[in-house]
Amino acid sequence: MRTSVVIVGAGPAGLLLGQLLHKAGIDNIILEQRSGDYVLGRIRAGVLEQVSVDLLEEAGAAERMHAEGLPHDGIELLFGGKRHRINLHELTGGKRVMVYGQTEVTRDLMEVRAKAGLTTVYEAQKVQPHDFETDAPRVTYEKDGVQHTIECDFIAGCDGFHGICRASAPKDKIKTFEKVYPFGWLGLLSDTPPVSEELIYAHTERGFALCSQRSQTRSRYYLQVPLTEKVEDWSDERFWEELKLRLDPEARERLVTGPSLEKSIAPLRSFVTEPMRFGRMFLAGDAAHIVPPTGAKGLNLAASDVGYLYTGLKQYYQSGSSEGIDAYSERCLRRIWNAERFSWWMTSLMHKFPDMNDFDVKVQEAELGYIVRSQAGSTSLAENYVGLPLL
Ligand code: RFL
Ligand code: PHB
Repeated sequence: MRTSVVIVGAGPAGLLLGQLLHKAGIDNIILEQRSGDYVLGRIRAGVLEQVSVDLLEEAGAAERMHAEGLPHDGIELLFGGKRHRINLHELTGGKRVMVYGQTEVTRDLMEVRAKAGLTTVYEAQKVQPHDFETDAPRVTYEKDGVQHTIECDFIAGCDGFHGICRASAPKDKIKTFEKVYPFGWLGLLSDTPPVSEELIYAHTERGFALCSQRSQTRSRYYLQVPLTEKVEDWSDERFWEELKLRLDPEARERLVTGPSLEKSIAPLRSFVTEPMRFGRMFLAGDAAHIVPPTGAKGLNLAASDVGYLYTGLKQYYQSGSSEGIDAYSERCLRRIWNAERFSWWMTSLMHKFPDMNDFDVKVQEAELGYIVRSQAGSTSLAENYVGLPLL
């Protein structure tokens, strides 16, 4: 078998890349180790920057997002028991974010891919990239006990943090940067109306909480918890009681509780791989970097990597120039380090760290006060939150 680009991983990065390449007339095959249902069962990000919205449009997968997604013009910061609005729209000269779940993005991309009749091999086992430092790369995998080989021009490693592509890069050519945080987020999804029209990021003495949403009838809430916590020990009742303790009196009063549809704990990590290209293999999305979710950047970075990779590959196939693919790693990393900084900063500002003393808490509160009172402070948060322009 032969194709132009083998994409490893059918998460949002892999599916988006596949669709954009297809639109540009570049054939591709996606290999995914899990089933389609398993991929759709993972509840993750919920906030899209304009850059991601634009790429979904270009991929022809934006119809339902525009019909059902919720454009948001602001977010709320809760600290010292009070909420303060950050007017993203005004502070950024008219930008906003789109609240639309990663599950829905993935479903829409899967549907357009199926409609276009493109190949996605689900439940592909033992996927392995080979010879990507030569001009003749190939990828092998097993399906139903049968071994397959695909020859290709390029390999796109869109296989997430635990994927095989980064792990296959030569050890002497790869450098990684990492920071692990001493807590996680316990998330709960429920068919209840959101507590507030906009997202609430809460700094409290009991730890961080986030009130997010998927639609006008579906909410997503998160609580900062120690890494030692087990999801089995968190009944729905316990979750709702703890969330109430981290909200202001009005929100506490308005909160509608209900049975959970999903509940899970995600550890928080910052991680970057340099470079993101090894010969004819490129890494994109979580395969190359992780941000803590506080800045809502994970999915958006995956989309912008894909945007750069697609532009570079299109240029290569249409005009024979390798300028775009040669600049890929550097272009991505400039954007990634900005998002890493912002996500680390939001995480440091909003969470309760185990080694913090009273002084450290006062400094966090002073900084939060500065952000909401100062135009410069709130503009800095707003322009990073909606997404910095593509360079
Ligand atoms: P994904 O979504 O992890 O998809 C990678 C795909 O590759 C497959 N795969 C393989 N396929 C074949 N062979 C192999 N050897 C393979 N190894 C892995 C996997 O099964 C999977 O289908 O990466 P992608 O596409 O780069 O997308 C990135 C986003 O998913 C990610 O950045 C965000 O979801 C991060 N993230 C969150 N971001 C937010 O902005 N807000 C959140 O609330 C939020 N919550 C989360 C998250 C990430 C989590 N992870 C990765 C554990 C919660 C969790 C639990
Ligand atoms: C979510 O809705 O899952 C979400 C929203 C904003 C974040 C993180 C997660 O910062």
